[in-house]
Amino acid sequence: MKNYLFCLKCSKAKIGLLFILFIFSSCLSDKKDKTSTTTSAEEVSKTEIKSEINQKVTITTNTMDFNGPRELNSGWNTFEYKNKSSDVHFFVIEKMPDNKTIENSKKEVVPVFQQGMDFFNDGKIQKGIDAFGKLPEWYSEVVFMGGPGLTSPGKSSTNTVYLEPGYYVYECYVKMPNGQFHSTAGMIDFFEVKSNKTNIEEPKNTIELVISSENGFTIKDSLSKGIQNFKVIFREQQTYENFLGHDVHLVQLDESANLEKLEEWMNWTNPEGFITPSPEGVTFLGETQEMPAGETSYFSAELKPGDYAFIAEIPNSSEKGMLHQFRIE
Ligand SMILES: [Cu+2]
Repeated sequence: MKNYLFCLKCSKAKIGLLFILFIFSSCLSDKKDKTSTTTSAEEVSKTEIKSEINQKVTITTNTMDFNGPRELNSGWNTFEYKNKSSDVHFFVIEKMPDNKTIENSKKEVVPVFQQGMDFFNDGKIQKGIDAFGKLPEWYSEVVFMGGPGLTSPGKSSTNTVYLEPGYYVYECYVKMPNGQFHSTAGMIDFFEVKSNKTNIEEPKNTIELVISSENGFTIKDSLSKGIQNFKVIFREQQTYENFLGHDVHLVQLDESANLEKLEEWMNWTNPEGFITPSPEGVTFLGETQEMPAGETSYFSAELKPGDYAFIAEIPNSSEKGMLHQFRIE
C-alpha cells in the first residue's frame, strides 16, 4: 500500500501531463448570478415542476441504485440523500458540457476509469495512467457541483447547492469488494435543471468551514452539541494526485476507528481505498463533494457527544490540513 503511494508519487511528472487533460472544475469557476432565487406563485403554477418547489430533492439508494426526480428547478436546491442499502455511498453532481448526456458518461468515461483502476489493482501503475489518457476531450469541461458526501448504510445526509439550468449526471464511485466502481453497477443517473427557479433561500449557517488549497480546513465557529448548519466555502480549488479536487466529509469515530487507515481509504486510486467494507469504527455522515473556487455548499448534521473528524477525499489529507479531528462534549 505504502509502496503503491510512493510509486504514484514518483509518477507525479507523468500525472502532471495528465492534469492538462484533467482541467477539472477548478478552471471553470465561472461566476454565477445568484441575485434572485424567488419565483411568484403565478409563475410557479404555470410551470411543470417535477421536484417540488420549496421541498427537498429526495434521492434514495435501496441497493446499488439512485431513485430521484429527473427534473429540478434552478437556484438553491437541498438534496436529501437516503442510503437504505447495506453499503456506504455518496453522489457527486457533474454539470455536463452542451450536448453530452449520461449515455456519453456511461460509454466514454466510466469504462475508462474502470480500466485504469483495474491496472492500478494489478500494480500496473503506468498502464493505469496511460488508460486515463483515453478520456474524451469533453470530460475536461465537466464541472463538479457538490452533492452529499459519503453516507453510511441506514443514514441520511443533506447537501444544498446552487444549480444553474443544464444537464447534470450524478454518480457514486465507491468500489465493490471486486474493485468495480458502483457507477458500473447502476449508481449513475441524471437530472435536468430547468430555468424555473426554486423558492429556496440561501440557507443560514451556524458553522463556517473554509477550504483552501494552502491552509486546508479553517473552522470559524466553535463546534458544539446539537443540530448544526454548516456553510462550506471553497476558497480555491485544485486537482490532486487522485485527479480530484478537495471536498469535505464528516465522520463519527468510535474507539475502534483508526485515522491513518481512514486517510489511506479516502483515495480511490489506492486499490484498498474507497472500497467496501468501509473502515472499521467510522460512520460517514455526509457533507459536500467538490466544487469550483468561489462556490458555497451547505449541509446539516446533528452533533452528539463523541469523537468526529472532517476529512477530504484526497491522498495524504493530514499533510494538507484537510483532516481535522474534534470532540463534542
Ligand atoms: Cu455507491
